[in-house]
Amino acid sequence: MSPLYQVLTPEGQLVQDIAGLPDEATMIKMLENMLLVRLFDRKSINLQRQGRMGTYAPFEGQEASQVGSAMALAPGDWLFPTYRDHAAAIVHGQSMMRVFLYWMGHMEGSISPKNLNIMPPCVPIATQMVHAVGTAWASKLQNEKHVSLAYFGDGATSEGDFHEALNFAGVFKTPTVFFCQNNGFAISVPFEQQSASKTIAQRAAAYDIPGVRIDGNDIFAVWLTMKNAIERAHAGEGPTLIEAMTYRYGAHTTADDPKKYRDQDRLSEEWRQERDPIQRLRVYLEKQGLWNEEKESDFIAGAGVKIDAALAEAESYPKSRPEDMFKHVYAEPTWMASEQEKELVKPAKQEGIPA
Ligand SMILES: Cc1ncc(C[n+]2csc(CCOP(=O)(O)OP(=O)(O)O)c2C)c(N)n1
Repeated sequence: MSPLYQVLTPEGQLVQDIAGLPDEATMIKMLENMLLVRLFDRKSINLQRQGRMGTYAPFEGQEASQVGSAMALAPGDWLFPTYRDHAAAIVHGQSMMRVFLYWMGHMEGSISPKNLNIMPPCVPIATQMVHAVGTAWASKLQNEKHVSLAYFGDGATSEGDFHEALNFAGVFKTPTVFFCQNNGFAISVPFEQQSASKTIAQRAAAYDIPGVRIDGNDIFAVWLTMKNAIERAHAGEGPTLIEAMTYRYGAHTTADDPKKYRDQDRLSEEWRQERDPIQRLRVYLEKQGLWNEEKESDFIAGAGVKIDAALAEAESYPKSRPEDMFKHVYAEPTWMASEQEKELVKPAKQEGIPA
């Protein structure tokens, strides 16, 4: 099995003196970003439970993977998130207001800020990987020096698109970073039940590209590995596959119950107590004299205000209209889509459904 690359232990200690660590300001920003997105995540779950949001895919536990990887990017780089990667999107410049809108069912939630290449969250598994290869190839052909970062889960690696994307990227040496958050489950299916290969990283060998297996809860390991991958891409050496070992503490989405398919209380508590990404960086920074309880409570208070302001703006939007889902799919709608739209907007009474 490929060794696990780790820089910061769960106890908040450096494994060894290591060159190229982020500077102090970046380390502090890493912690602040992780704290902010964790608050955002918890708030979103509460909103869904209160009926103020349709559904929601939580990422608590995976903050180091998402924040560390997005922080390694330059502003012009392309980001291809899944439905679980809003922490990465926020760090790369997406507004929290738009992320709220997305989960409230507004199509405006998918709009990227001007001048940033943040794609809409991708729900069909693995399809964004081939898109990321395409944009990377275009960047290369146009000499733009932008990388494309594709996020995906362990489940996505059982899809054909995963293999097609890696193959094409390997052949054409596209500047793509394939970032897998291996959280151990594709909804309820454990990784061991969908993969004969012990790791995802080892599959890179088949495409003759580097595959690295890292501690995805160690933000320094994530950031340093990303920086290397980006450097390689810029040097024309092509793609890298990163397998970040992590865990989602909560449900797949607010629509499922993880107690039905895993020993939720024990496993989640173990990861939270023993390997939490925020706690280890907090301990490290405290030891360096760069962080303390007062700084944290000030930061959390400020972050709460920002999240509430984003929420107030999102909730002041006019209610989303279900028929909007038919927009922006086809230039000319197919007859089937038109029929479906007509059915959808028919008054409920005509269907014999009590109003
Ligand atoms: C092509 C496709 N097949 C099936 C689904 C249903 N589905 C939604 S999430 C999911 C599991 C994905 O797991 P993984 O890639 O590990 O990502 P995670 O949810 O753990 O972040 C599946 C099968 C889908 N969205 N798209």
